Amino acid sequence: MENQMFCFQCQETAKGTGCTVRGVCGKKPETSRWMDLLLSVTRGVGTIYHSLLENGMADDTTVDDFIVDALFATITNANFDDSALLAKVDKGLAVKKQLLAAAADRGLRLPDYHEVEWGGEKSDFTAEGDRESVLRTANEDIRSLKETIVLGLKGMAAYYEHAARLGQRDASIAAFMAKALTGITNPDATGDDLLQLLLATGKYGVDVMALLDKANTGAYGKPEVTKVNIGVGKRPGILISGHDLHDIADLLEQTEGTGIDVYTHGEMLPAHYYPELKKYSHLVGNYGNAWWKQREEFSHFNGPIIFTTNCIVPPTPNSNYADRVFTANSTGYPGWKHIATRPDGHKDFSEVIEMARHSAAPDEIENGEIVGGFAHDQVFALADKVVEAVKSGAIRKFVVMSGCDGRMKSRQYYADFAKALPKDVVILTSGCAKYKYNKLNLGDINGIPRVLDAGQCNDSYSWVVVALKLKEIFGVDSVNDLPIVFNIAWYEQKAVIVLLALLSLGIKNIHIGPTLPAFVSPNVLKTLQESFGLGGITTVDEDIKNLVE
Ligand code: FSO
Ligand code: SF4
Repeated sequence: MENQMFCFQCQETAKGTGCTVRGVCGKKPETSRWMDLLLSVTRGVGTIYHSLLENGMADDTTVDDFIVDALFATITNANFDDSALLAKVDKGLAVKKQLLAAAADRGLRLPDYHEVEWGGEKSDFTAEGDRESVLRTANEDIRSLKETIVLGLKGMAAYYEHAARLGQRDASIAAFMAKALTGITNPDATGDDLLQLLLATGKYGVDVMALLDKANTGAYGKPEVTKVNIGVGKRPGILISGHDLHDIADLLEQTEGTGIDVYTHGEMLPAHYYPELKKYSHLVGNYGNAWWKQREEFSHFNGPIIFTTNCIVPPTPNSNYADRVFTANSTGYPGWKHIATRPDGHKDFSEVIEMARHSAAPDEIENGEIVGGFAHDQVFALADKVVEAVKSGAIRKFVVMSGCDGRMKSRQYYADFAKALPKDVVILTSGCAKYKYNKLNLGDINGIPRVLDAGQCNDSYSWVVVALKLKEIFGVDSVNDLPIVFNIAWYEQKAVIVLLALLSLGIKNIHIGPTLPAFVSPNVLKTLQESFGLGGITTVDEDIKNLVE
């Protein structure tokens, strides 16, 4: 049967090869086509913009913002709303027109790539979306490299958007995105060119994570070790999900003194660790677990829910919460109300607050506490203790288990792996992967908890900083000589940029799972294995033997 769509960007892709009929995530073929169209327009914009930047044009934040938003909106589980995607296509075509005019003014000769030359006629949208799918690149290895780069760029865009919203921009990162988009638009790009570009993507991945770290800590203070309540109170609540700290800051300010509690969900949990956010007494706890359990958990929350970023799971037709969900930023879902960002960068949550006033308090689904907030500064504060514990042999190894959680049964591996680790091994985590083991009570080693949670997936950067610091303290030549191993769980494209960032830092022998990405072709995988020792997972016993013992 002919493909209705083609998407292989996430770990849950159908049959481990690609969604061709409908996304496992719920993405429909029509939506997939508009995403392909939007990405094609973005490649055109990126290519023209890159030429202009190379020829003296100054960075233009309107263009940067379009590129970032378009890439972010096509991330897994971010936007299911066709009309919102088509509005972004229109925006992109308007930006392209402006850039073409600027290029003409300068007498610039632009590359004759299809995406640059396509006229943008509405009547051609369907055909263009179909032509410009992932499968437009016939050669499997070139396709693999191009797609790995664009998926890394999507993750980079997500982190860039959060940083920019907190006032931190970096024109060199935005310029790199345009350069990389040009590289993948070029129909004649060679495997070598693309491999170089892939590694450069990782380098800018480090930069964007550093930028976001600076933005988050600059705005809300350095994360502190914090106990977070996972039970509920008696007052009505608002549940806020995703990664955007700027949005939760607005919400906390606007709900203060209203008698409404704010709960975090999923990747918003680390908000509790930041001094400028945790200072609000009505930020009462974290409700539920990782993104994929939301259908069940949201049905018990009773109050309104806000998505500031992915991961959205489409509700079932008889869900009891679909009329109380709101989206923001690059996210969207048909029929859900989208809260616009005001020109001053803030959001008005009054409609959400009004809805909460008439809601019942959440039903309790768990109780107790979890602890987190071990970002780099907190670990440095423990540095003497950590170094002593490593030197005395009390800590044998650190396993970085950052990344994502997901619904596949095979991810039970990560809970089992965490449980089976010898008691002298410490888990360093970040991202929603932690929900597989952060409620297991794995104990501590001389006062150092065995699960150190740095925060959101971008806070994997903290582990890089910690590794570099330990390298200095122990006086070894390479991070690879430290007692740190990497067993990363991936799901969507933010994990791709984290992985590329780790590779660009020369970190070897990273294991990723539960399955290897469908977008990495056998030849590209072989290259990554040979150069970096990148590999998959096997069984818990075997991996513990190989990684830890
Ligand atoms: Fe998880 Fe979703 Fe943070 Fe991802 S909530 S899966 S890697 O969006 O970004 O860790
Ligand atoms: Fe399939 Fe994942 Fe793409 Fe959704 S995002 S269509 S599940 S590959």
